[in-house]
Amino acid sequence: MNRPFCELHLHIEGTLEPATIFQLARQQRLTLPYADEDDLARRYRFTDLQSFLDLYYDNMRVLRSEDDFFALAWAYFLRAGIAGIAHVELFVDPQAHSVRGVAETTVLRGLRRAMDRAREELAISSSIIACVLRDQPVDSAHAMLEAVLSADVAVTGLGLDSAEAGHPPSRFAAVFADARAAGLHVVAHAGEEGPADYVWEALDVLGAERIDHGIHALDDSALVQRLVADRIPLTVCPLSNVRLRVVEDVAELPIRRMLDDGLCVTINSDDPAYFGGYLDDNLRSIQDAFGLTDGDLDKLCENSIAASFLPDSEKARLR
Ligand code: ES4
Ligand code: ZN
Repeated sequence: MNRPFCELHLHIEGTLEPATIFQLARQQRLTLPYADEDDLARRYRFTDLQSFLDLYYDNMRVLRSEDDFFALAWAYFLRAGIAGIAHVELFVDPQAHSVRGVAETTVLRGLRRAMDRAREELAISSSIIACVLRDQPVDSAHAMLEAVLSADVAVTGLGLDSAEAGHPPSRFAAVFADARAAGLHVVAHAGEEGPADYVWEALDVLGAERIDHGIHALDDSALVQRLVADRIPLTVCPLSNVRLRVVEDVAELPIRRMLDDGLCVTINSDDPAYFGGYLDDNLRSIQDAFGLTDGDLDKLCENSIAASFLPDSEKARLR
């Protein structure tokens, strides 16, 4: 990838590779419910979003100390360097750790150390977007936001993730209003497994500045017009959509239509350890399927820069 891509939809816990899970378990003398790495890797076959989330949350048991979060993020940055990524806005799920007794500050400090090192040694810039687990109570989301805002590590934004069906964005209107009042950027997963209506809610109720996935937005032409008019980017994750059975094959994704309709579509890796590839692999997967030209790749790279929350001076440096 000889273009300065920005990765805008990357769950840092979704970069936890089987080898790292076993390494961290050995260090902590934890016994895992899997015989070995291959046994674990064989379970990376999913029927839908929930079947993935069950394993994703379960594997987090190996993430306990600040050093564990450093190790997780540093391994990701080394791989991101190979992919040629210039900037990452990484998602983290603080509630998935606080529920196990791991404080928000422990998580954020470990990530921050890896981010500082990535900037110095790999020239990769990054920021953190803390995500609300939409299948958990609203009170828990409020508590997470408060803890994150009072931590000594800054975050750039608030996101919304986890099981989408039956969990509309509007439940979290007050939490996202607080986040905006505190100066955070706002993004939300919507239209991954859920309907176009959830994308409307993410925009109109939460004030989302980007939509994560948004595949089902294309079912609603008025919504597409709105996304184009307001220049709301979509962070599409091709290999994720295949592995979670949103589509059978990447060729079914409406990426060509998104480009032709003037949507600000970006390509991202979501949970690369679970879905079979990092950002470079995701780009390769659609390059053949859609016959992407150099011009298309330039456009996807430019979209990723434009859609980032970098200050204009940093965007200009990447262009
Ligand atoms: C996620 Cl693919 C996806 N969708 C929703 N929530 C998530 N958390 C981690 N990966
Ligand atoms: Zn995601």
